Amino acid sequence: MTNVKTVPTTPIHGQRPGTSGLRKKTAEFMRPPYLNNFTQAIFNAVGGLTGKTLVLGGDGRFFNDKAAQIILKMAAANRLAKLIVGQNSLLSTPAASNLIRQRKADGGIILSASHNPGGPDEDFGMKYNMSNGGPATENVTECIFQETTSINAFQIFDMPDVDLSKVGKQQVGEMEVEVIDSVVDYQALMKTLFDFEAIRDLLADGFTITIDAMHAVTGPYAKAILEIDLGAPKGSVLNAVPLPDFGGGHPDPNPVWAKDLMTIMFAGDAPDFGAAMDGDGDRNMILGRGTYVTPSDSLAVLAANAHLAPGYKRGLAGVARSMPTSRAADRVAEKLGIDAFETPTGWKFFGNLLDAGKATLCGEESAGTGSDHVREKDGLWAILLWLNILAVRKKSVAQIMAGHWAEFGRNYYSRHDYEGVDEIRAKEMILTLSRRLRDLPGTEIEGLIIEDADNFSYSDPVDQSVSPNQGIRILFEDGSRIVLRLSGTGTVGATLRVYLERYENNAELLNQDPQLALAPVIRAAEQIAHIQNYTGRTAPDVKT
Ligand code: G16
Repeated sequence: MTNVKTVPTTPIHGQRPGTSGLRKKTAEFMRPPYLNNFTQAIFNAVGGLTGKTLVLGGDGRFFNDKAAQIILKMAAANRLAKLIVGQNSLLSTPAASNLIRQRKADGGIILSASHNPGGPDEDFGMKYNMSNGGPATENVTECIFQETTSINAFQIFDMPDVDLSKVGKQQVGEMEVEVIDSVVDYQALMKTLFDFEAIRDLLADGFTITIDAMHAVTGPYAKAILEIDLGAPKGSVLNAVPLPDFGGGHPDPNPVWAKDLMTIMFAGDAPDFGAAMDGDGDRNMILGRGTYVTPSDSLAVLAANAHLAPGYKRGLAGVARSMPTSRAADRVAEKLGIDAFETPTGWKFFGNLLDAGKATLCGEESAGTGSDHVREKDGLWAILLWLNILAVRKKSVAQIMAGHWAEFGRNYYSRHDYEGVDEIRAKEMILTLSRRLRDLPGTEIEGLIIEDADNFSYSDPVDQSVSPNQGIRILFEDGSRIVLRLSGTGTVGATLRVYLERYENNAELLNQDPQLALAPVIRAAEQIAHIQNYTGRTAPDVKT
């Protein structure tokens, strides 16, 4: 091809994908040839693009549009047969996963740093999803990384930008570019799973909802489905226009970063139901009037009630949760007589279980829930499943939670994050603790006796691959638990995550403030791990 340029390059240090793709400061990604190198490394790692089909889209953050043009030109130069792109290069992560599956594409590239803030001084990210629609597995991300360390050239088509604002097909060299409406295929999928009629009736009966799209990618999806299709009053979806800097906010649906929604939901005239989604639409936070549902509890409630939605009426094959996620869902699985799986943090670990039909629902404490309908977690899906359940059960969110805890007991749960701490000290803390694990069982701290302590190692039941060092677990005799690990999604220093859990089934004690109910576990974590000493902080930055 005459327009193809082969540009010599040299490896750039540090292009190793983390928990979910490569996330870096936007300025770093924008500095050529950073994006070119990583893109070519993906193309090389998957054995080239000749004759293949890929999906491309992102969460609309700053540089999304320009990065999409570069990737498109590189894909054409690498002889891709077809590129399916979301209009204006926008696609939520679950919508991208769906498109890969529906169109039987060979994979996809998603431009997102998820819940991390966006803008020239904030974060950018990029990840590769495979033909099952799910995030690349560890062996593939390792191949991509290896390619980044030996790359010596990339290929790019020399041409003006392509117009991605209009739906339709066009030809770029030998590659067909199909720009698609970002919402319609995803909306059609949701209709196959949920009782839209029942939700429409619920909303028509005056059940009120407020959904915060946090100026990120889900605005158009939520408007089309909730307001236009299901008839929620206009304005039910807040911050619905995707902005490159997410309005200066931090598009992470938790009580700290979605504070405005929390204020609305805890006010006297609060709507019946509230929810927020993150930058790329895969995370969610569920709220009722005056009620916050932890992601771990949300997974458990969805598992217990999913059969009320048409898509799951045959019941669940199994439930999977990431290791740090509370064990509330395990209790539901036990009662339902289905398997419960415990995987490392990272949605990619659910892929094999979903593909093998071993799990139907999956969830993570980091505000992700999803099912086998796609191979990503899915914020709007979680909202619709909740609404479907509320429409059938005709109870408030608070009543559903109270009923759930009365039936299964309550796993009090909280995650404490120490963000941007010194990386060397944080790693030292984990290493020091790892070395002491063998001596901990039998020790009593804060009235809690340590039963077991280990560094979680996962053996995948489908392909038997082993992923060691996935987080420190300290298990107490009364079922309480502390988990410590370093985040794999941050871009500055290290983020220490301390996950705290305590089980309670005394009917009188099911309504405590989680931080108070967890107080002995929180104090034990400090005494065991010396968090203040290693982080130099007296309190966490975020408590979920
Ligand atoms: C990503 C992963 C999730 C993970 C989360 C937090 O979510 O897809 O599986 O739970 O990061 O990971 P970490 O604790 O390592 O920061 P997202 O929404 O950021 O893509």
